Parts: sequence; C-alpha cells; structure tokens
Amino acid sequence: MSPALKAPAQQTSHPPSSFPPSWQIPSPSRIRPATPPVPDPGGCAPRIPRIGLNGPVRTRRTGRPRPDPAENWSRRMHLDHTHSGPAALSADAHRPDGTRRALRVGLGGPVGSGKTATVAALCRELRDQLSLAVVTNDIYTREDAEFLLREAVLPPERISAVETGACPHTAIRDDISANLEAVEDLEDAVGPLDLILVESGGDNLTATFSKGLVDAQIFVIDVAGGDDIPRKGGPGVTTADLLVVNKTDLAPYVGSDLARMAADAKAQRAELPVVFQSLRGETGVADVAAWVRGRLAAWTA
Ligand SMILES: Nc1nc2c(ncn2[C@@H]2O[C@H](COP(=O)(O)OP(=O)(O)O)[C@@H](O)[C@H]2O)c(=O)[nH]1
Ligand SMILES: [Mg+2]
Repeated sequence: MSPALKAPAQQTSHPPSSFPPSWQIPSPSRIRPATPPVPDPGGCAPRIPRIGLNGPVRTRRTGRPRPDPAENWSRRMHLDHTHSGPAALSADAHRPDGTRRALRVGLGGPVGSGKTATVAALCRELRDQLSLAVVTNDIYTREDAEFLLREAVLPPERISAVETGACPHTAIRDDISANLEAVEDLEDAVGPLDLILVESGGDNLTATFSKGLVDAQIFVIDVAGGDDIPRKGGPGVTTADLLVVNKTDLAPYVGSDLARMAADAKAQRAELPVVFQSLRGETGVADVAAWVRGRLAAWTA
C-alpha cells in the first residue's frame, strides 16, 4: 500500500490488534460511566449489575440486552405498591375454619447462643399447661429437631424440622414458605395449638423474622459472644420483642461485664424488655416463660 493511501494513524494508546473489533478493549471515551450501584437488599451474595464494559450484557440465546436490574428494582422489591391493605392470610390470626390459630413466637440469634436450649426449657416449662409445637431451622441438618426429640421435650409429632440449605435468615424473613407450611401442617396434624415456637438457624445480628411468619420474636445472645454485642446493635438486638442475654453463669469466666451489657441494651432498646438468664441457674427459663405467657394472654384476649 502506498503511503498516500495509508489510513491516518489513530490517536490511541492501544496497540494494534488482530482481534475482531468487538473483542477489543474500548478506548477510554467508549467506556460507559460507572452505573450507580444497585441497592443491596441484604443476603449472602453481593448483587452483580449486569452491565459490561461494552454496554448492557446481551443474552447468549437471543442477543437482546438483558434487563437492567435497576429498571425493575422497585417492582421486584415490592416498592411499587403498599402493604397497608388487609394482612396476608398467613398473618391472619384465624384459620380458614374461623378458629384462632396458635401464637407463633420466633427465636433468632447467633450460632450457639442457646436458642435450642431455651426452646427445650420452654417446652418443659409450658407443656403441662399449653398445647405447643416446635419448628426448627438448620442449614444442612435436622440436628436441633433431633436434639429436642432425644431430650423428649415434646412428642415427636409436635416437632418439625426445616432444612434451609442457605442463609438461615432467608427462610425466616425472605422466602418463608417452607416455615409457613411447617407451622400450618403442625397445626393441621396435632391442633388446635396454643403456641408454636419457631427456632431460626444460627445467624448474624441482622437476622429478623418476617411478620408474616411469627407474631413475636425473641433474640437470643450470650455473654460469651462478647459483652459489646448489645452495643453493636442490629435489628435483632434493637427491635426484637424480647432480648435474652443467655449464659450469665459464664460471665466471670469470659470477663463479660453484665452491667455494661444491661446499660447498652437499654440504650439500644429503650422500653423493650431484656432478660438475663442462665439455663444452668436455679431460675432457668422462668422469666422468658412468663413473658411468653403474657404474650399468649394478649393473643387470646
Ligand atoms: N453454661 C451455659 N451453657 C449453656 C446455656 N444455654 C445453653 N448452653 C449451652 O450452649 C451450647 C449451645 O446451645 P444451643 O442451644 O445449641 O445453641 P443454639 O445454636 O443457639 O441453638 C450447648 O452446649 C448448651 O448446652 C447457659 O445458660 N449456660
Ligand atoms: Mg439451635
């Protein structure tokens, strides 16, 4: 090719490439400005926007651009409608036959804080006066349900296990269908029931129950997890209907300051109640049982 026919040299810092044009790294002026981050709804995996350097990512089958998640955000997060209408059927206090359904109390909190031990103690304390049942949630096993069965805290037909297979909070807050089915099946099978305890799989401080699943929630932490946990807050500590600080018998051994935990909990929760308990102590679960009885009295009033 003669020099006169040569294409003008391109003003680019990119080396010439033999790749097809669509494979080349775009020059800086063609790079799309960063898209605003999509709000993270919580959960385990970060949300990955489907925008590539060369524009919207196209589907492999049709070649059409995949929808931008931000466009459908409000619809998918149910922000395009209100929830102020009648309560969902699951949250309704009555069963389809008109009878009052059982009060559902959720127990959440970090792994090992004493949720299953509290459920077991509550069953022993309340089973002679109330008709009750338990649903447990575990990630990969049914260990908590098996523990309750081994301990014979209730007849086997009153204990049901949900294997969440994912983040435990998903099954009690986001997709509650498996848990709803478990509580409704229990009530159909052995009802009428006064009380169903739903134990979440052990999770972090952000875990809370959907109000469509439970009517009240207890958040269980323990002194061995660190006496700064109440100060750190999070929805479990700040908004649960009852905060239980468990294993007070271990405080001297792990150097936890119970007075500081009480002051921090008060600062986070204002008037919401807090119970300090040791299941190894004399009073055991008595305070939590009294609180549950109070909730039940209000439920049936
Ligand atoms: N020392 C002491 N140990 C406790 C107490 N409550 C529970 N535990 C023990 O803590 C461990 C974890 O309890 P568990 O109920 O399985 O925790 P979960 O993961 O929250 O269900 C078990 O070994 C319990 O026996 C308590 O008040 N004091
Ligand atoms: Mg447990």
